[in-house]
This record gives sequence, C-alpha cells and structure tokens, in this order.
Amino acid sequence: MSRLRRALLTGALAVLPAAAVLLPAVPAHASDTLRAHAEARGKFIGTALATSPLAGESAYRTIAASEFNQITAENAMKWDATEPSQNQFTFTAADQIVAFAEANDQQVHGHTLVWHSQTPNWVQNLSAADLRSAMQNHIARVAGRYASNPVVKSWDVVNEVFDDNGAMRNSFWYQKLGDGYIADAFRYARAADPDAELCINDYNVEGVNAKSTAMYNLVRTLKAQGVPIDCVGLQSHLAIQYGFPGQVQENIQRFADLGVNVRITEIDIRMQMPRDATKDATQAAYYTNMVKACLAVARCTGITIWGFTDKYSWVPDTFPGQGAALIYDESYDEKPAYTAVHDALAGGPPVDPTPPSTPGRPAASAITATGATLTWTASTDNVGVTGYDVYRGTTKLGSSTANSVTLTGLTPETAYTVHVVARDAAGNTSTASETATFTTTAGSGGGCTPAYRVVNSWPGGFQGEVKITCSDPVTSWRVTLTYPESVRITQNWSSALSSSGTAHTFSNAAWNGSIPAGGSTTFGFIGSWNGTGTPPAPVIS
Ligand code: 9MR
Repeated sequence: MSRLRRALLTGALAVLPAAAVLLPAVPAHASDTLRAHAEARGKFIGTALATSPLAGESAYRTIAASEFNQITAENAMKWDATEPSQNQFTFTAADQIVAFAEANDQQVHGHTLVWHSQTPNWVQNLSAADLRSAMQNHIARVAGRYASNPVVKSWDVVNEVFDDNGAMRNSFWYQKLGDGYIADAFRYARAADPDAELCINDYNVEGVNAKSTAMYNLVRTLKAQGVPIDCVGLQSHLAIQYGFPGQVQENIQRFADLGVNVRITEIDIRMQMPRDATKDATQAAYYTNMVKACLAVARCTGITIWGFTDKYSWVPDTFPGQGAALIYDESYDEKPAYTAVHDALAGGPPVDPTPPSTPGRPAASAITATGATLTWTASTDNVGVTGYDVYRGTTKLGSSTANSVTLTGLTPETAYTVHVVARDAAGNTSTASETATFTTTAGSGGGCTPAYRVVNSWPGGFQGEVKITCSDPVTSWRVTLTYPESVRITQNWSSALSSSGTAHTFSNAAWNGSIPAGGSTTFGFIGSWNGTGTPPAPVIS
C-alpha cells in the first residue's frame, strides 16, 4: 500500500485545511521517504512539478512535499511562460513553484533560460543584434529575479543545443548568432546570479555516444575558455524498448573529470502500453541503474524525475501508445519503479566525502619514440585508492590501478608535461600531482602509407576510414588528418584520437599498434561538417 494511501486511511491528511497548498517537509529521521535516503547519501532526489495539479490536488502536493527535496518547474520558468511578449514578464506560475519549495525545504533547479522550443515567435523573429540583447535581458530578468533566493540553486542556461549525431542543432539561435550564443548565455547568467550553478542540459547524452562526446568536447572547450559553466544535465528520457544506454557511469565520470557537476535532470522511462509485470520490472531495473550510476560518482549531485505520477506526464501526448514512465501510477500508488529508486538510494555505504591525498610527482623512464613509463609515490585514502589517471593538460593519456603506468601511442620527438590524479571508489578525485616533463625520442621509419577514403556520407556528416599499410614492421603508428575548420570528429574506433584545432591525430589502440612487414590495419571515424555534398578532403600527414 502506498504511503499516501496509508495516510488517507489513517486520517493523517484529514487534519489539513482544505485550501492548504503548502505542506511542511517530513523530517528525514521520521520516515523512509526518497528524500530521507537521498539526504543521507548527500544527493538530491527531485521531481518536475506542473502548476495545475499543484494548485488543485492535495494528493499531488503531499507526495511532492514529502518524497522530494528538489523541484524543477516542468513549464513555469520557460520563456513562453515568463516573457510571452517582449519585456512583459510574468512570474505568477514560477513564483508558485518557488513558494512550494520554500515551504517544503526543497531546492529549485531553474529550467530553462535559452531553448529553441517554447520560445515565443517574437524572439525568433528578431535580428541577430536584437536577439542577443533580448537573450541578455531575459536571462538578467529571469535568473536575476531569484538570484537572492536561497532555494533557487541552479539553472539550465542552454537546453538541447545538439543534434543526435553530435552536430550543433541548427536552431534559430545558432542560425542567427552562431555557436557563440552558448558562451554568451553562460556569461549573462553568471552576471545575473553569481552564486547559481549553471548547467547545459540535453537528451540522449546519458551513455557514451556521438552526442555526449560532442557535449563533452564543448564543455571542455568552454572551461578552457574560462566560460562560467558548472554543470551538465543528462535528461534521461529513456524507453525500455530501446535498451539501457551504454557506459552511463563512465560518461558521468568523464564529465566530472572535467571539473563540472553532473545531474540527472528529467528522468522518465516509458514503455509500450499496456503495462505488465515484466515491463514494470525492466523499467524498475533501468531506474535502479541510473540512480546507482549517479550515486557512484561524487560529482553527480542528484536525480530529478520528470514528474512522479503517470496521471501527469508528457509521454502519452508525444509518443502515442506509450506511457507509464513514472514511479507512481495514475492513482498515486507506488510502482516497482518507486521501490527501485527507493532501494537504490537506501542501499550501499554512506557517502565518502574524502578524496585521496595528492599523488607524488611522476618520474619518467623507458622513454621511446612512442612510449614511456611513469612512476609516482602512491596516494592514501580513508577507504582506499581505486586508481590513477595520467593527464597531459585535460587529455587523459593513461590509467592504472597501481602507482605506475606505461604510456603508449605517444608522438616521437615531442615534449610531454604530465600530472597524475588519484581516485577512490566513491568517485572522489585528488588534487593534481606536480607536473613532470619528458621528451619522446625520434621515431623509426616503418615505411607506412595511409590510404584514406569516405565510406559513406549524409547531409552534415560522413564516415571516414584510413588503411595503413607498412613495408617494415612497426609497433605503433599515427596519422594526422587536417580538415577545414567546419569539420568535427565525433566518434572514432580502432584508434586513439587527439585533436588540436583542425588537426586530428589518430594513433594505434592498445591492440593494433603492431603491423608486420607488408601488413595493414584499418581505423574509422565519424565526422560532422556544416555542409552538403562531398565531405571536405583532409591533408594527410
Ligand atoms: O514536460 C514538458 C511538457 O509539458 C511540454 O509540453 C513540453 C514542451 O516542449 O516540454 C516538456 O518538457 C521537456 C523539457 O522542458 C526539456 N526536455 C524534454 C522535456 C520533454 O519533452
């Protein structure tokens, strides 16, 4: 029986005044609510709220108040709600959400400042210069309104800027302002609310794929440029018929390693209707996986479910025949998905807040044209060090569970300045070690010839391939493809990729460095470019 049902039967809700909109939070120690368990783990568990049931249904309010410690407005803070006509701001609905959160000791995530959807026509019809100043004004007024409100802690500054293949979405923002609108939006948001956590948010970026890699590269670039970005939102609109995304925890961790927080911002997991026990169990397992992936990474701050009851969900309207995506059914009864989220939050050891100590400065030995061994003084940790990562700047060159690693695939006659970071099982990372610099030796021939071809292309993208044939045996190889500025490499295989500006250097993966005399090996990649027809040819070196 649901907690709400029990409360109704025992008359606990009868003491509420009929018109009560705001309920006090349930103290964590007095219940086993989702929020109590999340708080014990140092995470938030949130829900998106719709203003109409919030005003009209006590069951909706009771669960929203008691089970969650974080709130996102499902629609009330979007541009069409807050600035339907230029410079005419309305905050009635947004303020209701914030007031509910204040009354129930919940944090609010603002959603969303700059998006191509739910943005009025008047915005879309502006000239480039007017659009930029309208964006600045909108961010200043909307984020600025809540800047001094302690419950409004974070904002989705830009939403859904990518296509699924990793290219920039060709939205009216991009068409008129180019991709610089993203950095501008973050700078305007920081100016409007210096203390808020500022996020980029998107869907289909939960696992490691072309789109999440494009997002990763953008965040890395923005950080390198000093743009104030603090967080990445993985929406997580999943469907059981499409399978669970691959490498979710690894994906969260790689963003965390860039020095940004990660949040699951809009999770729901839909199915083909009707529900049955098997589908419910699969859905529950997917919820478990997502919650556990977030719990496993210290910088993943929490999980927001996109609503909580199947009575109110965007899914059936958008995907006819699909639904039942949330953790309560239409009668506010808990589903197996509720238990899954609950048990994942409740299970496991408590949060470990302590990172490992700083590793010693690495010492290089066995330096060759393409490799070197690094050794350093081990870190210590209150629970245990689980591994080390070696970086050159922000590029990870290698990982190891011990305090030594052999790097491969390096470039001959090149200076490498490297540092080491230690991590523990909770995903905490140490501060960086002092750097060490070594220079690889000159390479030896091998008589290798790269043969490049485009395997397949489509508007805005192509699949490329390089076959390397060597007359002498080699134990490592590398090929640099220099494309025009418009080309991005979004995915590669059978190779390691290091990009510097327009030069993309592919080197061997761990398993295909050795090519015998007369032998060959092939690697491939996906490129995107903002054109049609024949993809641009690279200069090969
Ligand atoms: O759930 C929202 C729905 O009520 C709106 O009609 C819809 C309009 O585009 O937006 C839904 O929320 C979206 C969110 O703002 C951004 N990510 C995808 C969500 C589901 O479409």
